Amino acid sequence: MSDARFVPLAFQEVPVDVMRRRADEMLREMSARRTTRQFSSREVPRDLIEKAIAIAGTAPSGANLQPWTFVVVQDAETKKRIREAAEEEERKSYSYRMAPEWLEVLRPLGTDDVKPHLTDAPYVVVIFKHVTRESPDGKRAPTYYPAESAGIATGFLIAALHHMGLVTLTHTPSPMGFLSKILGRPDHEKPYLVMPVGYPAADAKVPDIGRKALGEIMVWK
Ligand code: IYR
Repeated sequence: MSDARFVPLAFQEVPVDVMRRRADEMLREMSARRTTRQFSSREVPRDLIEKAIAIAGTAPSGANLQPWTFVVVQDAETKKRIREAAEEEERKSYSYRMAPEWLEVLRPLGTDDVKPHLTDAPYVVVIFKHVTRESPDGKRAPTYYPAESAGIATGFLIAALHHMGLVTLTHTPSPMGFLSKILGRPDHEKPYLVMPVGYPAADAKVPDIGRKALGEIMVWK
């Protein structure tokens, strides 16, 4: 017999006209989100970051194992160490590790190996995915779809922070092993993404790029 336990779904039906209004509002709001590379060092209240991570933690995950840890780095010395290590990797990536066709698609974004956002932003959230877990008998057991799960939670996090009025940068230094060491995370947690969070710099600029039209990303059958 299954040992699943069920409780009633708390579902609140919304009239269709209200659904449309909410959808329009959300589309407008999400369309205004831009990944931002220039951060202000202005402080952000810590409770906002906590709330955003609580929202990220509502994401669905493989077997509901919630295989994620969000490490919030606020300590200036730790941010500096992360920046130095990330820049060291990025120098190698930009100078010889990334193939020409990769560099070509990055060109319109104007990225390079200098990562001031890692020390300018008041917070750097580092997301770790758990590749194994402790099973009830105390042994290590796998998690399922940890990358997909961490990705969905990260999407929630980005949306939550944007909704609050903050900006983020999805940063992917590669390889990212240095983060486990600097942040003292256990072996079964693998660095997944680095995300500076804060206010944009007063003169922040973003690349003049657009999003695909709906017709290019949607297919009905
Ligand atoms: N990790 C490098 C390169 C980079 C890769 C992708 I894919 C981007 O969308 C942006 C940058 C960096 O962070 O600069």
